[in-house]
Amino acid sequence: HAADAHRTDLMTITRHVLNEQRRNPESRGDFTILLSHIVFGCKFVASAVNKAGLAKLIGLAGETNVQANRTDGCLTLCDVRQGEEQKKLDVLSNEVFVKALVSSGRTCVLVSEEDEEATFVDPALRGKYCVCFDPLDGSSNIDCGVSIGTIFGIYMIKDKDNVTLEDVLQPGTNMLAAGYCMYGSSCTLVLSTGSGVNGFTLDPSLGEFILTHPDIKIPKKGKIYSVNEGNARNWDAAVAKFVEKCKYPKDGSPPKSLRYIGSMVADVHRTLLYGGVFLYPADKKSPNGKLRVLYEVFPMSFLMEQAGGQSFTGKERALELVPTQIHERSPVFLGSYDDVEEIKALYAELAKTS
Ligand code: P6P
Repeated sequence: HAADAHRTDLMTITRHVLNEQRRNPESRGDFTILLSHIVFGCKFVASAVNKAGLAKLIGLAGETNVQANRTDGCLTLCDVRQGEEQKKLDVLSNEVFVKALVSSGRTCVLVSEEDEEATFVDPALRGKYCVCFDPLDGSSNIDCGVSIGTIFGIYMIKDKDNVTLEDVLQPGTNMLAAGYCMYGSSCTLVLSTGSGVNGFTLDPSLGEFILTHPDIKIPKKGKIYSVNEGNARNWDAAVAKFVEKCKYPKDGSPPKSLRYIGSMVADVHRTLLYGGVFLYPADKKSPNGKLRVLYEVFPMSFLMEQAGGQSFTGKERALELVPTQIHERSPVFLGSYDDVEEIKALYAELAKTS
């Protein structure tokens, strides 16, 4: 009964991580517990993101959070009363993730795109992990229905009882795990705990993330480049040359396609599955580019390397960067191994002539 087997032998994200954790004998399940709290946060945000569209669409209570005040929990227009002021989805998502991570009892410090300062967990509730995350990256795209996402990276902290900001400012090579959850036509969570990359899709009827993309490997070379061409006049010579080569190849090969969604999780997810290269270069306007090291560049670079690709800053391997402050930015070129090699060669040439 092969058909039944796939129904009864569902590989959920929790089972998958437990299997992976079984490989390191000293694991006591802390990571699995931490991950289950991150997964909860993703399920909450997936539900809130979907509702947000609906609330705007039918103009429920002037786009505020709506509460059914009937005992049977069903919501009717006459029941709808002015809820509390609609929290912006990214603020709401941040609160959910911070509360979930703190209550997991497995974290001692958190860095969020939404919070100016790092959050040091109450000593009584501390665990050994640090999580850096962007709770809702690309949230400016919600109103037009473009996919957005949560991005996270996980580190171990040596001494949780004396954790300081210096413990957070580690190179990406120390990351234990990283992932993103994309809220789009389906809700897909892509995760690596250091032994390859796996994709899970939320089955809303079960409320479980099911393994749908085992052992993702990015194609060695791609036919797509992904960059905001609107910044072209500010690019350096290496980026300008690379993009020129994509559009007017000298070796007679067909031009590459440009795909740019403007939501990092969506652009990176397409790059991971289809191949190609995603670029957010430095430019005269922003000398360090736009994307943040701890919770955008590092997690996505970790995933790309785990999938057989690579990630470069224009100067070095992205994961070898050592950040000096928690919201630091860096240029990033990530994706198919051979495509990033081409960019590295162009920067090496530029370094020789400058
Ligand atoms: P630009 C979204 O605002 C974001 O932080 C990333 O998700 C996305 O890749 C980038 O900015 C888009 O930036 O300057 O091209 O609009």
